[in-house]
Amino acid sequence: MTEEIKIPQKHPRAESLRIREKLIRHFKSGVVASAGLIAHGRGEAFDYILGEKTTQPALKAIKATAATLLTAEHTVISVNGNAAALASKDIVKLAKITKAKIEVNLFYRSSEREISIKKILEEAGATEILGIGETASARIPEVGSERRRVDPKGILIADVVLVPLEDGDRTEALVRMGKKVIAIDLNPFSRTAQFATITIVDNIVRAIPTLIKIVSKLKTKSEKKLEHIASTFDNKETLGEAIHLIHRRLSRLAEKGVYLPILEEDES
Ligand code: PTJ
Repeated sequence: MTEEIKIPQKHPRAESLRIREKLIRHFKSGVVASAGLIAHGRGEAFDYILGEKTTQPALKAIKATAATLLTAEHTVISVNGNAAALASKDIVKLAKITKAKIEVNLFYRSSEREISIKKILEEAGATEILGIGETASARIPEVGSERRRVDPKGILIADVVLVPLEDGDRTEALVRMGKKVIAIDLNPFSRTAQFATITIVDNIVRAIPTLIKIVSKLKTKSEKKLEHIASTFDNKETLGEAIHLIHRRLSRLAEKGVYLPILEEDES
């Protein structure tokens, strides 16, 4: 079993290590799947390349997300193990201010994990959690994994579904069902990122708090203005900007041949 480590305050990568420890703790408590630790590693690698901050393209996608959530009829935030471990408090807060429902939806589904995730969401203040046990009685067509099981009061009838750290097929199927799918994924090349209606290429730990702030700011705007923001957003273009940013950043790093000094420069 992994020992708990004490992270020195001044460690240059303290925050990243704290997040890692959090995931390990939640892996041991049954919230995070073992593959969730691998998924986190992949995310960390992209975050490194993106400069571990919310970039301009991510901000643009967050603004379009806020406008979409504020004009939606029935939003559902789909929660898996990693999302619950890293952002349960912020997910509950976002659900409250946007009147969204929270549904547990797992790739590696087991009743033990459903219960562990429900517990931490309740501890974070959630009062209604969909998708637990037999309540996930509906099926998304053409999805082979356990992710196809959804709640008839939640994802099945939603017009907007927010999917942090998704794994592919389901996004495509949800879009085919006519839903708007908003992905939070550090990897702009993932199937989810490519198929979503809006892709926020950012770490969930930064993206959701920023989204909450922008929702609060846009709340007073007219329906017309919000619809304009949402409808003029172009996901392909914004993903392209995120990939350009990675390209520019890597080119500059390649010229310098060193990584650390470039951290001081602003390049978003
Ligand atoms: O809890 P379960 O059973 O539903 O399983 C969850 C995992 C994450 C294991 C499952 O959905 C999975 O296998 O996902 P993938 O295919 O590995 O995709 C996860 C995506 O999330 C990858 O593209 C990662 O780059 C990205 N990612 C990882 N950590 C973060 C992230 N994106 C945003 N914020 C993160 N912290």
